[in-house]
Amino acid sequence: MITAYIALGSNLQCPEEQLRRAVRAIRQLGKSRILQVSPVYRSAAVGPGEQPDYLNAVLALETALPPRQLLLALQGIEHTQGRVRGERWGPRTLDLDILLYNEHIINTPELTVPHRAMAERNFVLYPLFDLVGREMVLPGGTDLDTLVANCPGGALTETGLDLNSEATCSQ
Ligand code: A4P
Ligand code: MG
Repeated sequence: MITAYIALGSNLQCPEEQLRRAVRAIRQLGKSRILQVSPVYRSAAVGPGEQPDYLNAVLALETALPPRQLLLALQGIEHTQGRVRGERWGPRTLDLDILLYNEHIINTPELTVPHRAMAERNFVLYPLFDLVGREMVLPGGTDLDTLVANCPGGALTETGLDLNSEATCSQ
């Protein structure tokens, strides 16, 4: 069995509900089981133009799906939740990225693991850190503590939201 870490992000159409729906959908994936879901963080959007804030979280998934199948399954969930692929880093209802797939290093045209931008993104590193702690060593040998210490900081707020309960927003 593999432990994969999946980053969830949303900044459109009630992000809180988007993340909850995504967790429910991932729970339904075959050959997979959610082990843990991180706290939810709010941050300003990295990307072009004026965009709403993002909500971000990370979950740990035990899975027997090969990486490509996992990516396709996650893209299917993005699609179901109305993701339209527009400009790079543009606003989105749901983004699901594979951060880690055990200690594997994957470089194919469609998949780069560890995720190429994770080291620069505190909204990815902090929720991952919440799940695995500072001792985790990433493929390539860097420990998460060092990545967190060197990560450029944008303001990040822990929301206190619980993705296992019902959403209350009406955005
Ligand atoms: N792809 C390659 N590696 C992976 C991977 N490890 N996981 C490919 C998932 N997909 C991977 O992704 C483009 C292609 O990347 C996919 O077809 C897949 O084959 P996409 O989701 O279609 O496009 P994108 O997300 O717009 O591009 P990109 O460069 O992946 O964007 P990011 O890096 O995901 O950034 N600001 C805040 N505060 N919070 C956010 O969550 N997210 C983004 C998106 C920008 N700004 C943000 C946030
Ligand atoms: Mg993406």
